[in-house]
Amino acid sequence: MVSVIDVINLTNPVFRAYVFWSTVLVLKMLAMSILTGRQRFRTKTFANQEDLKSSSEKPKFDDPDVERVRRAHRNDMENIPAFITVAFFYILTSPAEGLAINLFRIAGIGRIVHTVAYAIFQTQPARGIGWMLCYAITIYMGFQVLCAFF
Ligand code: GSH
Repeated sequence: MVSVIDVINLTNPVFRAYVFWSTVLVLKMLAMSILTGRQRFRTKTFANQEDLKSSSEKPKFDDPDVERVRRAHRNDMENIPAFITVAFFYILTSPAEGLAINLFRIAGIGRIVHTVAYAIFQTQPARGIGWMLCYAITIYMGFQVLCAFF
């Protein structure tokens, strides 16, 4: 029987790939805050009175560029924590090494494509494809985890 120590270990290539892609995605998600801040300063769109220079200025909530980056960030929050959680459980099912590593890789690249297509190039179907890759992989891994119980 394989022990948890053997699985959750950076010498295990599957766990290594998981840690790598999860960290890339967490850093990518954190970068969305910087991107939002950049758009706020560029467009002078601030959500709180105390962020404004004078009391005559008013908070704004409808700048299209700020809202676009915020939607991309929200979409990350809907998908990346789910991927990280389910992928961890998936590793515990002892998946085939090559398959698991490629799933993590494709999901990670998918989320990067989603961000670039949504927040920078504003293109479809690249955004939808990027989203679908990580979403479908997370669902697949979720079913694999549930199947391990039967
Ligand atoms: N909460 C999402 C939505 O409102 O659209 C659920 C569906 C989804 O995540 N769709 C992807 C997307 O980029 C691919 S089209 N949605 C845009 C968004 O979340 O702002």
